[in-house]
Amino acid sequence: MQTELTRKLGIEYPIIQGGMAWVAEYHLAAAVSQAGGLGLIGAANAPADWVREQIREAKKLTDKPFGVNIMLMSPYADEVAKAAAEEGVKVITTGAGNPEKYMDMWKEADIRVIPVVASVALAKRMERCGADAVVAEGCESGGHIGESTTMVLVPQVADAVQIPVIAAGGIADGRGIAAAFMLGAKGVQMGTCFVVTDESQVHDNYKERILKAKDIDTRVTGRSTGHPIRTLRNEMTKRYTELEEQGASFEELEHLTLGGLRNAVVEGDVKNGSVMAGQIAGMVKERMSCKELIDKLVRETDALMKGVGLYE
Ligand code: TUI
Repeated sequence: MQTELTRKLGIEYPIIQGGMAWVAEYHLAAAVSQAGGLGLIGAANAPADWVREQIREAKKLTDKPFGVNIMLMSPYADEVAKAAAEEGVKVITTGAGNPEKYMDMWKEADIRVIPVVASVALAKRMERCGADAVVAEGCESGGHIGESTTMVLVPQVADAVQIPVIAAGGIADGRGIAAAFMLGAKGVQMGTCFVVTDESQVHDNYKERILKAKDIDTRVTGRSTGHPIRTLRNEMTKRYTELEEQGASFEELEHLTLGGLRNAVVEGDVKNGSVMAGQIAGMVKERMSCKELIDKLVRETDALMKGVGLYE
């Protein structure tokens, strides 16, 4: 399953685990890298010291490459950008913004930089300023999302740039991975299916909520505030939608979601918390280890790709 991306990153399989806030910590990231994919530590809104500690702990568990995802809306983005470079991570991915101002620093530190984009325009801009690849993330994804679906975004980004494109959003099995290759991707990033793995440290209530989710169970809150976030439906999304329809203020709406992800992931409050997950949650039905999941994904993808030719 070698592609331009596996060679660039020095990994076995072109499968990246999403840098999910509160979920993507070092146990999960190390397990994914150990299994031949690329694990990511999600810096989210955490300060640099937390990220440094996470990187050091991950290094104790694996010699294989892993990365850090930097959420650019974080108040700590500047210090985390510097800390990740100093700690010698191999790969940095970014989300929810434009990482241009950090690019020179990261390239000097010989880091592979992979911005997550939700548009052709940002993908082209990232290629011009030296990105090694881009993740084209469709709005089937959990968490903070853009406008386009994976099906329409990936081929348009693949046509617009020369660097490898990694597809994200709505992928959780070999069929999704093979489809991503057909759209022009050289790799995939997946989140939801890694949340329920054995090595994922999230509260069991969160895992159970994903495992029980049906196809139409996600909702998007925050379209009116400019911060669209996809989560599984619950009391929080119900109240949010009601308030949004009543024309509630930005502050009122943000108050409802504030700290909601932490409450769901750490405390297991899946009723009033923010249970971020992608639309593919309805297909995630089984618990297994990261290695079992990645081996299964590779087996399924290989079987399909044999019918159409090579990965290249
Ligand atoms: O970033 C994500 N997903 C996320 S981040 C997150 S944590 C959070 N916390 C508080 C508020 C908001 C989020 C949960 N999920 N995915 C990558 C992604 N990036 N999706 C969309 C984008 C994106 C959108 C617009 C990237 C760039 C962009 O425009 C930047 C520009 O300047 O053009």
